[in-house]
Amino acid sequence: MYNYTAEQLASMKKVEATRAERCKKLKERMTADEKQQVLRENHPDYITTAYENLKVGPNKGDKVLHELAELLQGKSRLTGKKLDLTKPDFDVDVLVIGGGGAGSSAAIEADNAGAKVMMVTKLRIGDANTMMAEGGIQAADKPNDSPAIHYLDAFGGGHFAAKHELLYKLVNEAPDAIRWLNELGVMFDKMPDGTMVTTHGGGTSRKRMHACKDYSGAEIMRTLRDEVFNRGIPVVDFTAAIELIKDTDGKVAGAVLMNMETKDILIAKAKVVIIATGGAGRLHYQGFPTSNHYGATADGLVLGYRAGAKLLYADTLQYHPTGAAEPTQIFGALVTEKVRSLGAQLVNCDGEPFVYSLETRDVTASSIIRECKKRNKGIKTTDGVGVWLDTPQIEILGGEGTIEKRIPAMMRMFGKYGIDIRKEPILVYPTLHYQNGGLDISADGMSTTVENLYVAGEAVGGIHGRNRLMGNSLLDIIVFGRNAGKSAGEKYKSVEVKELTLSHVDAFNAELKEAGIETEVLSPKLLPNYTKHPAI
Ligand code: MEZ
Repeated sequence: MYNYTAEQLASMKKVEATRAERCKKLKERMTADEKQQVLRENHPDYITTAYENLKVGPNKGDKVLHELAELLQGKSRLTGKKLDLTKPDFDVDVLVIGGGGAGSSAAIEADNAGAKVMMVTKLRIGDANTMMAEGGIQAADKPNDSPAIHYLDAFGGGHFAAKHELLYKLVNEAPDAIRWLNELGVMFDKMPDGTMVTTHGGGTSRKRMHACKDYSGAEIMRTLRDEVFNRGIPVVDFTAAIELIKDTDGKVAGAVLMNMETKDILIAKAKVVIIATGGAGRLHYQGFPTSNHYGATADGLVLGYRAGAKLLYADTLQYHPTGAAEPTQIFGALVTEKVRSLGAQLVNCDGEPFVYSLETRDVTASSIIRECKKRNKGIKTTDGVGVWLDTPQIEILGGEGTIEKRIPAMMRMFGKYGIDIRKEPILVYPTLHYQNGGLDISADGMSTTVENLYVAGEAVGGIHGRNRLMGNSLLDIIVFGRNAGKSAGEKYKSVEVKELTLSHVDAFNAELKEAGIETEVLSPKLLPNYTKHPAI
């Protein structure tokens, strides 16, 4: 058994005492007004002191978190370097920056279209948030469901702010995304007759979460990586893009690359570029721990911004309600929402439920923060405070063996520390999970302001509005990854690249100077602050 404190053990007893009653009756849902209030008063997006207004670039005047402003207005890694752009090291049709699910899907579709494709990634293919996604992928492909209902769930959950044409594409192409993955070999959970098993996520009115136990992202990434390798698409790993290159017509035409070990600079010329660099959890906005992959440092936003690409909703982040709050070794790691889909409730130190467990993520996270910070009903943990997620309820409601069968990764993650989640509840607290905002794109995946620059995956802003529902991210990396790959695979055929230039970087530097910004903060960041790597 885990070495809980006496206070934690006493509180756990109260959770056990209320369990049987709670299994009979769910906590009621909040009204729209109650949701707005809990968000306004508790969600980190509403902490005005965490923000500042950008002084330069396409979103000048807009607010973003300090940590992002520092990078968007940071110092180019090319400062003081003279590069010869006339002899590129690589010359391809489509350059994909990023080695996660979106980048891999894009590369596969661009390859299908006959393009000469190259992927470049600062770590290795698969070192990405895709790999970390657990609970599943949404698609309305059951008889009681439809893309229209999926749209309504996601639009409401995102506070009616999603860009219509992007969300429309997401939900309508979802069933085909599942079919595509299934045919590529993803081992989805299925019934004996082959029908896919689907569950609810927070804010969904239908069971449309398709999963591979709680290894959904890892299984999808495994399959996509195999497909990239099987096709022989070149992947240049441990090599970061540190600046986009344009041509003299002002269109994107490649990228400056840096070998992460040697710091050697390489030039990649391309007819079109796809940014698929993922999220930003490793910036630890507002001091939050994160569920994100080690490389999630908002690099694509910086590359795009310096080249003139507009951002959309860069001020809004997702704090997943249930990051592990104890033990300290897994502080902030994702405890999949599927745990709540299967029946586990959130309860406070007295064993009382305080929120309907499948409200949308922003509302649930805010309710946990309120319970701990305002109502003082949290439980002290090694690193702070948390609430209980009553996992033994899953075995009561779903039958013995449900946890091992449906969420083995969770059982294993806690089991390593002597916590048997079938028998004991676990301690959780919100963790930085997803970047709702990103680069603004049109329905074909191209930046709204920079030609021949495509964007896919978490680096895109606006697909989900101001809050994303569970399982719509694994979906968007597939739908918008494929979309960018197909569009780029058509577009490159009519592109004639003129002389390569980095004059946009000089222009951006001049803007910084004019705004009085003098900084030594290098960007893109590439790896988190605590990295000891000598090359960074
Ligand atoms: O979409 C997600 O973020 C997801 C599936 C996470 C999870 O809770 O498992």
